[in-house]
Amino acid sequence: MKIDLDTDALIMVDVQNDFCPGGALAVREGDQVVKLLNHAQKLFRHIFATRDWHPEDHSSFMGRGGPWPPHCIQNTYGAKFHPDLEISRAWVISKATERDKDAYSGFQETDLEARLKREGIKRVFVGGLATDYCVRDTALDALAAGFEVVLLDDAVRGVDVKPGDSKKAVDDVKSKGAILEKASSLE
Ligand code: VGL
Ligand code: ZN
Repeated sequence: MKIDLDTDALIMVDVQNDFCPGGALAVREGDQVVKLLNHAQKLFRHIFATRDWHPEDHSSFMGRGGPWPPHCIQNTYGAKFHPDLEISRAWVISKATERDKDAYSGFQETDLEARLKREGIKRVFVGGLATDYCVRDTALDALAAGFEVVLLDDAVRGVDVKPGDSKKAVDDVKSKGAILEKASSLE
């Protein structure tokens, strides 16, 4: 698939230490998306990196009755992007920054949509973590906002709280109109 430098954008979702092996909410093989996304970045001019960016007492944490162990707390190592992820050309989008609100999608209460539209983007390529939460919701919101969506299905990994969640997430996104493509086959 050929990338259009003017109208295509890459969105790298939550490639953060806490979602990688050893992290607070580790996704199996989460770190394996890094080299694929670094490869993809070479082909794009418009690059976005979302990050989960929670206050230390966030409502999604178990201590407050939420589903998750504390993760991606603002300004901690766990919230930093994976050390090998190329980030110098990426525009960073922080999400779920408020104490009492969770947000899985990079579009939720951020300026991502406005920014993509201002830059004339028509199609977004999405990869990262986690397939069954933030990647899924980001891809679905991109479709709802009117963008074409290409899910980089070799450059995503999921949590799979229930076995099959990630596969179902990919099927959902596909059934809503996304195309699947391998990051490794982009040129
Ligand atoms: C995510 C669970 C909790 C994600 C974020 O980035 O997919 N998952 N917070
Ligand atoms: Zn989170």
